[in-house]
Amino acid sequence: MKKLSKLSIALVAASLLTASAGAADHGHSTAAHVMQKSPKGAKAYIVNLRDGKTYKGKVKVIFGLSGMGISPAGITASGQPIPDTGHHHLLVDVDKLPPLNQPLPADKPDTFKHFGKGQTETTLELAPGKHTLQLILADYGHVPHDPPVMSKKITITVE
Ligand SMILES: [Cu+2]
Repeated sequence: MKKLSKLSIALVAASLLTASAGAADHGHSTAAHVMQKSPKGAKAYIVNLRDGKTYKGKVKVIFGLSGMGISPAGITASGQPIPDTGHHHLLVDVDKLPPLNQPLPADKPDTFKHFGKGQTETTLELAPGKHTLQLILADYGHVPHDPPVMSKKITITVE
């Protein structure tokens, strides 16, 4: 816990330091966005749900990440991406992945859920029936890493 709060303080400090520089390159045209390399073996995974299982009512989803760290969206260090970090995205009922060298869609909140504050879990209220879930990590500008760090897509049934 001590470690975590230190990290939060560092993140806040970093965001304050780069508030002006960050504002300039946040939400800009993405043409020049360079995909961040992901470290070898980095993995995103859904911790608590199993492919093919049935869950009742609201579904809590816990996001797992190994080999990388969480950093909120928009945060850079003096304008530079913080290496090996990103924030989670949960794709709900997304059949086909969008181009992964661009920011993940921000205008489809029911299917492309951004966790830009660095959250590591959420609770979904899904209609009864089958649903697919997949996690994908993306960098400060919502662009996935190279190679992409994403979980296996699972199908669950909600009743
Ligand atoms: Cu995002």
